[in-house]
Amino acid sequence: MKITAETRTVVKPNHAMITPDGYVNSVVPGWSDCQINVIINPAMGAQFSQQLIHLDAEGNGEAKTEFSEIFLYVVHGHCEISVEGKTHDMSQGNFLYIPPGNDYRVTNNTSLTQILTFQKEYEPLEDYPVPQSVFGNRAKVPSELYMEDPQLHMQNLLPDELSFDMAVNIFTYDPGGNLPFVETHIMEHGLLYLAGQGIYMLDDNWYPIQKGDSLWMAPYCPQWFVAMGKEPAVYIYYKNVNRYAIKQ
Ligand code: UGY
Ligand code: MN
Repeated sequence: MKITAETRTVVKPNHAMITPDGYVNSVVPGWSDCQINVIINPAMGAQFSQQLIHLDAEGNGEAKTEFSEIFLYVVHGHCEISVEGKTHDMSQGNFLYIPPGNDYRVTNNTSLTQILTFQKEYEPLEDYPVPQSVFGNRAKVPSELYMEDPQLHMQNLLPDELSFDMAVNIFTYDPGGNLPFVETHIMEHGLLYLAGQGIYMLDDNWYPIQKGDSLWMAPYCPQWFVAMGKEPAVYIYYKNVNRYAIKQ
């Protein structure tokens, strides 16, 4: 019998690991026939939000970005997302970035669909236009070596342009691959494991981590990772970029 008083979830002031065993549904107005797990949120001290939306066969939702931008990624299943008068057919690996000031609608058409979202308030940059929406597929995004390490493969899902203030990347590590140094930076991360397993070091803690787990790393949280096992470790992650931290 599994003891019910145990979890791998950890929540600390500058990082968190959220594992699926602790999920509790949030009811969000506008969404029906779905379970919404708010994994990372300003309530935790973060400056963005990460959610997992599990849509049942009839699941659907309607929302507005208002002053925020949202990035949606289909982890598995198939759904449709309508925005700006267009309907996008979204299967596993498809993603959609929706800029501020838009209404959007998500409609499921399979038995179970899981969507990952990253959302933050958009920070405009003088002389740069607000980004357009971006629709794409992970399989079509070029992969580049990270820091010239042949075991580390990086895909940047959003354009590398100053008008964007968020990046979403997929990082694939061959078994044994590891971050070349302990990173400590002002940018924040939210992350979902898509495949494989490894050990994440956050601050001076070492966490075994696997497919389905999520991490939050606050600004300046020291971070390092090594992939273990027989298959590549893959995670998708959010990072705030291209803005100077001090507001006048
Ligand atoms: O982009 C990054 O900062 C990335 N290398 N960090 C990470 O994977 N923890
Ligand atoms: Mn980093």
